[in-house]
Amino acid sequence: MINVVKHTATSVVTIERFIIEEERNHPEATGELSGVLYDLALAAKMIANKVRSAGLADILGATENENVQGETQQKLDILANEIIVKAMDHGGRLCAMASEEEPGIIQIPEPFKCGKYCLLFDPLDGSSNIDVNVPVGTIFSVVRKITRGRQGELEDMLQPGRRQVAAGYVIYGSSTMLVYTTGQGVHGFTLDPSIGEFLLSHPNIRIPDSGRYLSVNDSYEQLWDDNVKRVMRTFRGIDTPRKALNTRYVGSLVADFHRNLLGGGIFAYPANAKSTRGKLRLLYEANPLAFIVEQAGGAASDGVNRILDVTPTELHQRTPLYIGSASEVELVGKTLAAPAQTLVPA
Ligand code: AFP
Repeated sequence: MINVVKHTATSVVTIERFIIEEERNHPEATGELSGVLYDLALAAKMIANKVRSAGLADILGATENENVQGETQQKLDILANEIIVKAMDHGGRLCAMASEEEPGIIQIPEPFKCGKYCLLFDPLDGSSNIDVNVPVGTIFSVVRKITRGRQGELEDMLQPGRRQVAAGYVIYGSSTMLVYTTGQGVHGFTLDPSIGEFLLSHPNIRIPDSGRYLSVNDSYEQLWDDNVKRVMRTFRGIDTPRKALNTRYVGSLVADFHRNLLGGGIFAYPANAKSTRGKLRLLYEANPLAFIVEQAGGAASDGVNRILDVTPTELHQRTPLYIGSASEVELVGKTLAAPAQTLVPA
């Protein structure tokens, strides 16, 4: 059962209050990580605002990408990237950032102070869905700086996911929700647009141990190897006494992940003959969601390894991803460990 907080008119728990209270459990905390989370919450509100009016901006915008104010319109994912960079670069808490939208590390500009954390993010995941009004999301991951200089370096970014100190996502759906973990459970906050605050709505989220949903893009089936085909047939209840999972695939990772986190199940983006390392990014998508799902009692793997144990070698590294209820992810591991099969030629 989903644990949902009911607020009264006079008593609410804002994300700020929640973070402060969580920080009190750590007498050694300097408040810097809390600051990173507040700044991200502000960026999320700004992006939510842009996403909400995306259709309107298109209608009101003049031709050639200019809107009615004469400003050049930007693609929303580029805009979301800029919003996050500008919300985060001056607080003195980060030493560098990396975004799915940018090829290299984003340094903290002078004269701003550098801090001890690195932020990695996907500013607007699933952005090809915006035109058809499907939920999209922002995903973020925070790691501690491990190099000595002022600025963050590639080495700081390429840390295995188990070293994350915080991770979260924002879903811009029928309501806007921010879900995060700092390693003390997973907590969800819903944006109350009337007061512009994220309010605690889903404390201590736990993913059901076995699944309800299967989220996978079946159109790649002919490109999967036989073991992947086999486990997907099992999930669909074919040639097995097992009850079939309900197939639900939005094609927007945050939306698919969020539904399965609350309802149980598995999201899979396997490697296939054309994308032999899958499609999703280890640092911006798989790692933060893996930290969250483990904190909620679930699991995440690339089919062989626990996602959080993979040591990244590149900033934009891709990975196969199986993530969700622990028993479903375990079944994938067992099935894929069967003798190797050759991929079907593309
Ligand atoms: P877009 O940002 O191009 O829409 O991609 C979304 C995404 O990265 C992730 O959110 C989805 O789960 C996945 O790709 C969908 O990919 P397929 O269209 O290949 O199923």
